[in-house]
Amino acid sequence: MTDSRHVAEISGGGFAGLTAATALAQMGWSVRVHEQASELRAEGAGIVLWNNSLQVLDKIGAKPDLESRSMTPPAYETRMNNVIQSQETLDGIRWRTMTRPHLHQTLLTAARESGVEVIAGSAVTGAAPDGTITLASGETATADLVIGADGVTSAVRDSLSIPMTRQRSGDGISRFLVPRRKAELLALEPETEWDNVIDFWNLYPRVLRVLYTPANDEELYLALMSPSADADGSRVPIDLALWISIFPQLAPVLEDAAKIQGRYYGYQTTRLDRWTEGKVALIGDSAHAMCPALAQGAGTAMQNAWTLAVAATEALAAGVDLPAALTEWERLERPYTDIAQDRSQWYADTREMAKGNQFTGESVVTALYNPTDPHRHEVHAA
Ligand code: 5PR
Repeated sequence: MTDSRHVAEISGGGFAGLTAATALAQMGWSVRVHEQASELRAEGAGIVLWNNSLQVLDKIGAKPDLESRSMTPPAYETRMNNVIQSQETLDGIRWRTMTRPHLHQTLLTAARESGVEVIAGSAVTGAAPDGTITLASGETATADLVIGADGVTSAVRDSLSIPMTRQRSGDGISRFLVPRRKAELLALEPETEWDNVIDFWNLYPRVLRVLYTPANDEELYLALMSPSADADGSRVPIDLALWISIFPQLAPVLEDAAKIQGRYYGYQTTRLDRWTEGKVALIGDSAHAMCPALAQGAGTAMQNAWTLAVAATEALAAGVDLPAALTEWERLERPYTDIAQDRSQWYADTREMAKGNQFTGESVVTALYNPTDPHRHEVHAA
């Protein structure tokens, strides 16, 4: 018997690719994910997810697995030169912190349980608008839908020659996963709620920042920000004496971070003229890499993965031309990513997050979005 299912070929086994793959497989597609790395694992330390991506994880059945090792801290606290600016409890906003390895494992499990074929050590070198992909081996394959979810250095994107701009910011960050050491931190600063996310900004006399994010009972995600022009601040492994001199109350966890090689990433935003070309669609960092200020890089990747899967499935079921449906998908969905990109770049350039009270208005439009609500684009009469 021949397989009558629609076929999707996806480049990239990260958060975007695995989410799209799982959604498509659950909607009846035959799906392959090509991951160029020889091992299937997540790079990076910790992550914060908001309503937009958590709704998608609910839909693909990953909620229990995700919640087994993640948390919602009591508040998002912001300090400037160690003076508390705000403690936002984010009432009514759904959010969770976790490690990147945990999120990746959750998605990989969901993908496999949905029948996705995930192939490690398989690099896609390019794609064509007619739905053909080329692998590093020279082998080609054709699909009804091709997804480039292959990251900021995307080969799929580059093979399509879509005009792209790159905006850089002067600041950047290195990230670490370390043990919580809550008792030691409490001994140093007993009045602090060490289960909070705490955004420790130091602007004078020197710009350095530690974003302290508990990821679960045992693991802590530390993001250390400095201007790239500050050679000592942006050095990895970190300059332990420098960081402890500014953030003495974090000494125990900074000592652990200093044992890790780490990598410093300069903030940047990349924007494409369009996210689709024929039967090829780009999602995640390949299409819309952004500064991390609002923690929406993976969130927008996962929301776009879900809405793309729905749009493609509905188009093929209705006999609608897929390239036209993908263009319409981008038109409807892209504004929620654009606003997160623009706002995150603005925060990166201005360091306005140091003032606290950031989770209002435009800054939470994308976080609050529900990409799984079928009525989300309906215009309501006033
Ligand atoms: N939020 C999160 C984060 O990881 C970073 C930022 C904000 C969760 C840094 O990676 O502002 O840079 C930020």
